[in-house]
Amino acid sequence: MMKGKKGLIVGIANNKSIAYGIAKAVANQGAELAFTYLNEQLEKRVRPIADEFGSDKVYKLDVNNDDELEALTKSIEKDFGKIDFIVHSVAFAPRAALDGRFIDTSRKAFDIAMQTSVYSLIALSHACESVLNDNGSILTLTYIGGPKYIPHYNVMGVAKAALESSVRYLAVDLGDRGIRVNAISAGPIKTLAASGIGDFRAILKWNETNSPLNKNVTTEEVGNSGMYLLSDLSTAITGEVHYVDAGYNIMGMGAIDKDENGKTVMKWDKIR
Ligand code: 0WD
Repeated sequence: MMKGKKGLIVGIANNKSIAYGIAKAVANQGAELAFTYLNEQLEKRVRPIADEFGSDKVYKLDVNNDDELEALTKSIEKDFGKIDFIVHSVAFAPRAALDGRFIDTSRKAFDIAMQTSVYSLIALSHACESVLNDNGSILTLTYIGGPKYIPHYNVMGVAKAALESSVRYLAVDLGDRGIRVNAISAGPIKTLAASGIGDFRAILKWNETNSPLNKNVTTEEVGNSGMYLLSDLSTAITGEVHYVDAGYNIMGMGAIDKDENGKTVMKWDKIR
């Protein structure tokens, strides 16, 4: 599906990262990849991952640094000429803003969260516009904490709402070149970024208990859906937020089970 396609993966911290799952899925389908790392500490993790996928194209990128974004474009131009897809799998908010009352969010924490988690998609798309082929695809990662209240998610929820809106505006800007911009709203997965969210184990348990598929999602599952959105299988899909969450988002009321006759019953033990 991805033979002959080249792409950039931004946001791998380690092999538990969602971006790693996406890289694996597209590489399995024949894509050629370039990777970025945030700092020297993460470079040690990202280089072996690039090796694993047969790539020596590894660039330093802090998405908040305009000089590094400019250098990234030049590196892509030199190494590939043009690319076909970009994965943006980056988010950050100061830990203090992911706890306590949302009303106490500081101006500084708000700015940091919005710059790193939202503006970065706009900046990356803008920087790479000239090196992206027509009919290319841009994919970002979001969470249900954007459109709905999720405990502790606080300013990151506001950032994800803005990210999802940015996906729609970018989709229109780039649509005349056939370039698509979509988001996957993933169910909770235990990654480095997720370790900053309070009660994360409870959130995982809640999703498992309340989703139609009665499970949590894996980076492989998000990766496979990501592959679809980056490939020519989805050439008529843009501006979408596609849920990969075992169906959690469709539930108006969860904690349901089936009895021996297949009849829907409440999981009373879980909710009493
Ligand atoms: O449950 C989850 N894990 C979910 C994550 C559910 C739904 C969505 N997501 C989203 C996240 O909000 C994020 O947008 O998926 C995306 C990827 O997150 P992840 O895979 O869960 O987390 P992780 O493996 O930590 O990768 C995110 C990486 C950073 O890792 P750390 O942990 O060092 O912050 O984003 C990168 C960094 O590698 N990153 C940056 N890259 C460039 N410039 C920057 C930056 N300024 N800041 C963070």
